[in-house]
Amino acid sequence: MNKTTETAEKRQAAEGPERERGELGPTMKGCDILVACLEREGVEAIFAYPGGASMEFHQALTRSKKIRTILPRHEQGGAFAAEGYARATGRAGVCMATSGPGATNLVTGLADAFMDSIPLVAITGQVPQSMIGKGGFQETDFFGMTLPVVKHSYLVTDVNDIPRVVKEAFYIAQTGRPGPVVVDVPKNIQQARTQPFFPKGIRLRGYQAQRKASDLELNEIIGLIEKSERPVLYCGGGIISGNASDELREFAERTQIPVTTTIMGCGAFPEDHPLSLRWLGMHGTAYANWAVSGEFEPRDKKDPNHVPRKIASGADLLLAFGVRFDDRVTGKVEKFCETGTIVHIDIDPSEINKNKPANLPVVSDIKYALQRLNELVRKEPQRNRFAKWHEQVAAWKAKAPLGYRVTKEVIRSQHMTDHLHGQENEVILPQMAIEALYELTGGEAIITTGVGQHQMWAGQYYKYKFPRQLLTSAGLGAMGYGYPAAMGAKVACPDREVIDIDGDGSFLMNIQELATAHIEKIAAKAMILNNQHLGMVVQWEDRFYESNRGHTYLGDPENTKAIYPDFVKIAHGFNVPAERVVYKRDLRAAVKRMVESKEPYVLDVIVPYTEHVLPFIPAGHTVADMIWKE
Ligand SMILES: Cc1ncc(C[n+]2csc(CCOP(=O)(O)OP(=O)(O)O)c2C)c(N)n1
Ligand SMILES: [Mg+2]
Repeated sequence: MNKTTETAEKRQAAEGPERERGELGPTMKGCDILVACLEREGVEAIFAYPGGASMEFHQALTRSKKIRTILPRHEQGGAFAAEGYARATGRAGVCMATSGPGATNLVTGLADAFMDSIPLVAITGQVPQSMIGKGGFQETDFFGMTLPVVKHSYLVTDVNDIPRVVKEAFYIAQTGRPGPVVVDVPKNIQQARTQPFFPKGIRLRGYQAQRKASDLELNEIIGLIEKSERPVLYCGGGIISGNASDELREFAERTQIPVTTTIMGCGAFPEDHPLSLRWLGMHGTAYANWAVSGEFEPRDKKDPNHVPRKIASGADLLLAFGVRFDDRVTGKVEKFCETGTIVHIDIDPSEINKNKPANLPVVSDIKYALQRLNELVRKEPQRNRFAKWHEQVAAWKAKAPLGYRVTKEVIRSQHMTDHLHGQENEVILPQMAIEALYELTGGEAIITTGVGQHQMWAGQYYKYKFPRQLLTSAGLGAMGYGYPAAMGAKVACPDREVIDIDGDGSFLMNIQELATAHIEKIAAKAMILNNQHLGMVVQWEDRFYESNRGHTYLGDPENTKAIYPDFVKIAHGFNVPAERVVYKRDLRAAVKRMVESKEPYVLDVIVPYTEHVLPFIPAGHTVADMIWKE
């Protein structure tokens, strides 16, 4: 018996009954142990970019028959792709990078996964232990640097720890409130040999993944609903990560309570359902915002002391399920649902009373809570059917539906004259392109987005029917997210149509991933709403800075008549089919060609930059300041 086996067996005996169960493997190098652990976790794809400190892992990955290693062309693309995979499936996405610059390129992806509670396991190579702290080549303290944006992290210092660490990493990433976990492995650990012990169980002191509401709390909620006249369900990404959409639907239908979601919650409740208010917040529907906070007369801008009068009351009961009262949802938080009783259910106790105090806080897995609520409601059907409230909501929906129109200003704008060559009536508004995509995909595609105006329109003009259908960087708002995320989603769901609705600025930030898509035959598509500007910033310039342009033009100032850069030429350089569409009459056919393509594809849609996303509640303001029509 060699020395390592002895240690492994001793450890097995010493670690108590739970850990005793497990399996001893043959002697292997640390890098092979890690890959064996990934296989045991059921990992089917990893987005990994090699370098000196992670080559051992890559060598081991070439020996795996189960894991597909996808080489992104930038580690940020790899992290976003892993997130796209995770958002589309609910299973942890896995990315890998070398130490130093490789690892730092993952940071935005980690922060994104942290903000949106996405399960992600990021494995990084680290300089050998003997070099740590010496400023070795490509050394960065990745563990330290990522602490504020991870759910948990490990720096592995003993090759024998790899199986336990990997098992815990996946468990932590995927349970409770999901999130990113970093596993940093020095090169000498990857090279060290041992006989691994793969534990079956997990024991984590202080980590409580499962939490359940008590019947007392749930009955109190039912009592509040009985007493309520104007209840609203405000539901977020927690419903999706908690796999509780079916339960939410049953609950809403049984109680007849209207449902608004956050952008993270899009698809948690079918948006074509009569009880749906679509999403709320800064660019949410006017009727969702009114239903939560009430309708006010417009503010008199000339009188700073004017207090707008409430015209109609909003919710008297807000059932906030799996949400975190993000400022893009609440605006001025004290005024958000000011007169309603707030019930807040969340799996993460640190969310309770963080941004908005709750009258009834409940820490629970939302699927359990909804299942049990449904049981209670089934036993004792609700008497309250909220007829008057539904009338009010219907009136609001009729008063302020989402809509757009081609204005004279757009048609006469220099931008349109430059690009439409006398056929300005044929202008394609961004909203039209998304509607065409919605129709031509039957509303069935998985949509990813960049960040900006196009992202908001993608939320508004595509209706989401099922969870995990809209994959968007919501909390962090990371431009460049859309295309790599679409690749990750397509790897996870090869039989689904996956389309990135992107902005010209955002798409350019990870355009190199077209190479990954082409070489790996990942048929992720991009529809770029190309306004030649950082449109969302332009919108704020128009509203708050008298349209003074502060570096928001992306075209070539010396040749404004040409579209710059030429995405079609660039895509062709990657051997990716691409097309540009400028006139409305050509739009549908062009979108159809994109949808029907079996390859990655870029559709460059030229749109005006003068459109504003409406409704719009300026940051930190209230529903009384909502601009919902021009
Ligand atoms: C990485 C990153 N840098 C900067 C920003 C700030 N930002 C938010 S939206 C936006 C404009 C995005 O432009 P584009 O992708 O073309 O979308 P559009 O608004 O024009 O639809 C910018 C610069 C950001 N969100 N992310
Ligand atoms: Mg743009």
